[in-house]
Order: sequence, then C-alpha cells, then structure tokens
Amino acid sequence: MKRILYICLALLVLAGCKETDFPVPTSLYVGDNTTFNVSANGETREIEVMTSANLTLTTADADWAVISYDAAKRILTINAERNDSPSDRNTTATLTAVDRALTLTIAQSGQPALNMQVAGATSNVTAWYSASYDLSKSYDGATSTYTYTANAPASGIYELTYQLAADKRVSLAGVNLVPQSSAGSGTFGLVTIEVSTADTPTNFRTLVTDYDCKQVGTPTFIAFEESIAGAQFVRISVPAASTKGGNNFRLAEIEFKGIASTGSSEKFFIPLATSASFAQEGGSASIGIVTNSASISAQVADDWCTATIDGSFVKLTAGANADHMRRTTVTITGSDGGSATVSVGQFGSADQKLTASNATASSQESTDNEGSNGGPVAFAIDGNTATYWHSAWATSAPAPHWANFHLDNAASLDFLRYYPRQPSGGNGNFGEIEVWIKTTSDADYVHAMDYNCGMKATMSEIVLPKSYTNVEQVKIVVNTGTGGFASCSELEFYGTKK
Ligand SMILES: [Ca+2]
Repeated sequence: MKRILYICLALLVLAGCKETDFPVPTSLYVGDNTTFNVSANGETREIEVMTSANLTLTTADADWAVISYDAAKRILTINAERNDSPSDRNTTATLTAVDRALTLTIAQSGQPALNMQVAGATSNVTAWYSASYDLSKSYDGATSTYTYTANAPASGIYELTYQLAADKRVSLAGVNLVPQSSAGSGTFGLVTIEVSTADTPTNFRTLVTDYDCKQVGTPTFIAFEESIAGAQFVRISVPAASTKGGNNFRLAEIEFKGIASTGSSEKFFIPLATSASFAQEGGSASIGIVTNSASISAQVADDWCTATIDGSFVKLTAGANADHMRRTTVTITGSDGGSATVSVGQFGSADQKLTASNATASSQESTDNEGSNGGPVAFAIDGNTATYWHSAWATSAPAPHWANFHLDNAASLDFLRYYPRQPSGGNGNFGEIEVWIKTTSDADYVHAMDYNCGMKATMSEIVLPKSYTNVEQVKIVVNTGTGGFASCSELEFYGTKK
C-alpha cells in the first residue's frame, strides 16, 4: 500500500501540482518495528526507507556506529563496529522531513562473558572476622559464603588484589561485585579498580575510580571502557568510610568477566551453558558462546524450538506446551571450528507430581537435637516445606551424604524440584549432587546426571537428561552442602503417573 501511495504522490508532483494543493502528509516508513539489532561482532546493515520526501539525518553521538543516508537510493546504512564489551548498547538515528520525523533505535548486544579463574588473592586486611570469612570466600564460587572483617586497615582503605589465572583466550572486560543479599554492615560503597597485565605485572593502570555501589544487596556489574588482554592482577580499593557502618568490609563474591579475545591466535569455542529450560507458557533463552569464530550457526532437532543468532549468542524461543515435558537438542557450530550440544527442555501443563515414600538416608539428625521440625529424612517428602531432613551433626557424618526415595506411581520421571530449608536456607543447602535412578528393569542404580544446586537458599529445578520410564527408586548423593551438611525441606518428583 505504501508504495502505491508514493507512486501516486510522485505522479502528482510530476503533474505540476503544488504540494499545498493536497494536504497529504509526507510518507516516511521503515516497517512496523523501529528498533534494528546489529550483530555484536559488527556488521554493515542497510535499511530501506519508504518516503517521498527529502530527508535530513541526525544521529546520536555514538562512535561505534557510522550511520549515513543515501537520499537517491533511500537507504539508511549502519556500519557498526564489534562491541568489545559484555554490556548491550544502543544509539538513535532520526530522519526528518518538512512535516514529520522518524527516530530509529540501533541496538547491539554485548559479548558473552565467562568467569575468569582466580589463582589467588592478597589484601592489606590483617584480621578477618574468622577463617570462615577470609578472602578466599569472595572467590569460592558460592554466594552463600562471604569475606568479612570488622576492622579497617590503618590506611582507611581496604585493598584486595586478585591474581587471575593466565588465559590468552579471553580479555578482562569488567568486574561483577556480588554483596550478601541482606546488605549487612560492610557492604561496599565506592570502588576503585586497577589492573596489571602479565608482561608488566607490577605496573597497575586505573580503570575505574570511586564507582558508587551504593551499599545495596544486589550485584553491581562494572564494565570497563576497553577490555584488557593478558590481565594478571586486579586490585580493588574500597574506602572504609564508604561501606555500610563505615568500619567493616563484606563481599560475597567477585567475578572477573572475560570476553573472547580477538587477538588470540588459538581458536576456541566455549559454550556458557549446556542446557536450557522453558516454562510451560513458553518464552526465550539465550546461550552465549565465548569464541573467536567469525560466526556461529545453530540447528534445532525439533521444530517446537527455534534458534536465531545474535553475534555470539544463540537465542532460543518456544511456544506454550500443553503436554508433559518435552525435550530437544540444539547443535551450535563455529565457522572456525568448535561445536556444542545444548539440551533443551520445556515444562508442560500436563506434568504431574509423583508420590514418594520410604525415604532412607546416609544419616539424619534427631528431632531432639534439630527441633521438632527438623532431622528425619521422611520430612523431605511430607509435603510440608516447614519440615526438613538434616544430616547428622551430633555424631560425625562426613560428606558425601545421600538420600534414597521410592516412587509409587511413576510411569515416567522428567524432573525434580529441590527446596532448601524455608524460608532462607541454611546449613546443608545442596551444592554439587549426583542423581541416580533405578527402574524396574535395572538390577541397581544407574547414574543419571550431576547437578550443581549452588548452595543457594531458593528452589532448584533439576531437569533429567531424558525421560525415564518405570522408575522405582531415586538416590540423591550430596557431595557438597553448606557447612559440609545436607538438608532438604522438600524433594519433589515430576513426570507422568501410572
Ligand atoms: Ca518437609
């Protein structure tokens, strides 16, 4: 329709009619969507502008995107550089006619970033609150543990220096500071970050000065203006006076975010996840690949899930699922080598909670010691999240712990839900676990999967790698748990009933 309108307008102009004779507004159209995504790895993109008017172009001041407009061809060209940061960014381009204007948003995703390994750390703090709160707790991968001191150093500035394990594949692009969610005393305020590289490890360069983390209980990601290849030491300085209470330091986790280093001669392909799951209503999920392949591609085995590529991300989308859990696999391939298989599952509205009975465990604490709501493993399947199983502590019971459950009516078993102690978790929150399954045709348990519940206080949804039929028993081996214990308020089993 629009094109016909332009042709009519052009004919009118050719016929010598003055524009004022016909109060038809100028047409100016690029499609219904005015946001255009450009690849995070950089690209040149042309957008056809449907208009009869002479347009002028104004752009926001973004040095990463050169935007031009060819009035003769009516083509808007965006020449976007690679986004060398984990952060998304966008800019605008406005096309203006005599009587109207159209503003387009040009959006670019950031690069997928992995957590770089920390080889060690030192600080000017002479006394941590106790060994359980020392500096290593800020890089043990668990947000349930934290670094804490109640004493300020003589200088009044906490200095923490982390050594990164050498990794030529990635460049340090930013730091994610994870406070304790309760934001207690010592939650940090102002942060200065200095970095040195492997070739001159004692020569620090200041990248961020007095970034205000505002003493909040949520993570603060601080992106650098440029990523640093070969980063070796990272020094974090925090004035004691800027922390909550003014005299303490508390940090649950520090994550050093590395993006693919384009200067690396080694080819690499590192998927940031090997599984994804969708809610029964459907939705989308994104899998990042840290790679220096020029491009990636993805293929999905089943058509209920679709994959599109945005830079080095694979975006997966699924519609609603009215059946029980469905699964598929996505194969992602790099143009310069490397591939990964991602297991995708989607919960369905027909998923059913199965009945578990006869729980046994490697150990359980007595209600005399734990209190009337805690101890016996039967509390893990009583349907009440206020009661919980706790491994023994009055007598020694070292990890690994385990608990075993009989399923009474499982035609199939698809996934488990693990609820730590409610409402806020505590000792025994599951970390790394193994799931073992015995079906009617197995003589003994068969290893089904490993899973990391992360010792977090919130529920974990553990999707099995396949649908298991005729399951008799499930055994959970708890290799790590908060404080070395295992505890569980409820373990739920889902699939289809017999
Ligand atoms: Ca319970």
